[in-house]
Amino acid sequence: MKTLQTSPKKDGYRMPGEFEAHKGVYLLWPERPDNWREGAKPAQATFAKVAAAISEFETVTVGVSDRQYTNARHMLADNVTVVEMSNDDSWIRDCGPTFVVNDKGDIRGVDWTFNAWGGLVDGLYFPWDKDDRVAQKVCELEHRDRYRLDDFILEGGSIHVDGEGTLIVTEECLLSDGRNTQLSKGQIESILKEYLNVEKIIWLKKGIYLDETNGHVDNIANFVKPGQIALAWTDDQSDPQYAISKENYDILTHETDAKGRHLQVEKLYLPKPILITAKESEGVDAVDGTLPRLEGDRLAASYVNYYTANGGIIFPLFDDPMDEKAKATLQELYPDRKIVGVPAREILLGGGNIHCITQQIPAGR
Ligand code: KQY
Repeated sequence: MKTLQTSPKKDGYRMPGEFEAHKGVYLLWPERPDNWREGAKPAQATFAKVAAAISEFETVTVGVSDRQYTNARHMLADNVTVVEMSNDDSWIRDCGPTFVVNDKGDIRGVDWTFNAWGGLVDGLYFPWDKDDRVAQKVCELEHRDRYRLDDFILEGGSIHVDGEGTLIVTEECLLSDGRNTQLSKGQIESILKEYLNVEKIIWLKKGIYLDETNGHVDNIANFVKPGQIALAWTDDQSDPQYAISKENYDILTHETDAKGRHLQVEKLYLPKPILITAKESEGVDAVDGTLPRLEGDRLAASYVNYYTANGGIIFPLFDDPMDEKAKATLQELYPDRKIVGVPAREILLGGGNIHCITQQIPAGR
C-alpha cells in the first residue's frame, strides 16, 4: 500500500454517494466501559444485530481488539469476518478511510487526521492515536493506496456527498474550535474540493441539538440520491431542534447543487426527546477526560443516522411512536430497497448511531 503525495482531484478520483454500489462495510467492536454501559455488553449485542442486518445485503468485516477477539467472534454471525484491529472506540465512520473511485473503478482511501471530535479543546476522549491509524489499516486490508492528510482534521460523519460534485457539511462542526482553526473557511473548502473532488459545498448551520460531535451532518441530513435530501425534522416549535432544522431547511430549499438542480428536501421526523435514565448513567465508568453520561441528559437521536446498503436501509429504532413513520418515510424515499430497523438505543447512549458505526467500501472493480 502506497501513501500518495497527489490528490484525488488531480488523479481523477471522486467520493461516490453512499447510495452507489458497495463492495462491503467495516465496523469496529465496542468495548470501552467509560463510553458503553455495563462493560459494553448491551452495545455489543446491538452491534452484532447491526452487522447481521447489513450482512443480508453486503459483506461485513468487524475490527476488534485482541482482548475482545474471541468474544466478538462468538457474538457475531458466521458470515461476518472478524479481524484484529486496535482502536480507541468503535466509530469507524469517523476514523476510517473515506474511499474515492475513478472512472475505471479503481479505489483509493483518504486518511484524514482524527482527533476524537475536538482534540484537547473539546474532544470526547484521550488518547486517540489508535483510532487515527484505523484508516491506514483498512486501506492495507483492502490493498488500496491512500492519501494522508497530516494537517487536516476531519471525520467521515461530518461529510455527505451526492457523488456528482456536491458536498453537504455543517459550520458547527467544520468551523469548530477543536478542528482546523489555523484554516479559513475558504481554505477548508479548497481542501475538501481537492480530496473529495467536489465543486459545490453547501454549508448547513448546525447539526442535531446537543450532538456531541459538534453537529455532524450525518445525524441531520443525507443525500437519498442526487437532487434529494432527507432532513431531520420536528414540528414542535418549542423544541430547540425546530429552529435548527428550519434554518437548514431554508438553506437547502434555496440552494442548487453542483449540477444546478434545485434540491428536493424530505422531512424525516425525529422521535420525541430521549433522555439518559439513572440506570443507564450508573452503568458507565467515570473516567477523567471522557464525556460523562449523566441521568436526564438529552441524547441526539435522529432517524437520519441510517446506513445505505446495497438494496437495503438499516435505520435506528428508538421504541418511539415515530419509528413506524420513519420506516414508512424511508420506504417512500427508497422504493427499491428493503427498510430494516434495528433497536439502537444502546448505540445512541454511546453518542452516535448506525451510520456512525459503519464505513462502506465502494464496489469499484
Ligand atoms: O456520531 C458519531 N459520528 C460519533 C459519536 C462519537 C461519540 C463518542 N462518545
